[in-house]
Amino acid sequence: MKRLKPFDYKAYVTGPFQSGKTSLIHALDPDAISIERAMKEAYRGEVGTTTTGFDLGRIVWARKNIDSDGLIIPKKEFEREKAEYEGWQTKEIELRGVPGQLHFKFVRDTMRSSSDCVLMIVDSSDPGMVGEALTILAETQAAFTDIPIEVIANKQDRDDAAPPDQVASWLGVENATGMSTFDRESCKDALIMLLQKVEESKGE
Ligand SMILES: Nc1nc2c(ncn2[C@@H]2O[C@H](COP(=O)(O)OP(=O)(O)OP(=O)(O)O)[C@@H](O)[C@H]2O)c(=O)[nH]1
Ligand SMILES: [Mg+2]
Repeated sequence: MKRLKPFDYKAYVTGPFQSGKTSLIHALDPDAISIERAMKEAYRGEVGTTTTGFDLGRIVWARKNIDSDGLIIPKKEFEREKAEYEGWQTKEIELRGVPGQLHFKFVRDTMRSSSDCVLMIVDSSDPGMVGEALTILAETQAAFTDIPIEVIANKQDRDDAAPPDQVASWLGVENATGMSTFDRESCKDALIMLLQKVEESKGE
């Protein structure tokens, strides 16, 4: 019988415009799909793309021992090399990214169902976006009352990035985790930390 839920955990990836949500999902899963369009005007000197639909990535969290941090492997790569992970404990994770533009709130709202955890991505080098980040954080905290929400201080590779504790104070949260989507290991570390919180909260 086909499984109704094609994943064990779903991570909802939100945050303001151009903070790095789509980049994070593609850093973790090179085969992720994204519904985007070209930007109509430059933002901070760049005309890139912006999400108008969603990002969908699939990865496997594989642990040899349940107490180890384990590995984050793109789903397609895992399927090819499955034999190597014989006997490992594996969890399939769906990464669901949403648009950061405030007027796409209806898309963010419709994409939330069955999430187990949230990565709230903030651009540490863009204090001008703090107002929008607070709006999205508030909408996220109102929608999810009982799952872990982790604030990620992204773009730590930039010289003008504020340190994670400063990003946390911008948002009035206890702590934020530093990351750069240009550094895949930092993306994996952030996700593993969140998944461990999911298991703690579920008592698994
Ligand atoms: N320096 C630096 N740039 C980054 C990083 N992550 C993303 N970017 C850049 O930031 C811009 C926006 O990245 P996206 O991943 O499209 O951001 P997003 O949050 O999906 O944006 P929206 O879909 O518009 O909400 C792109 O030019 C990326 O290359 C990072 O860690 N460091
Ligand atoms: Mg995007």
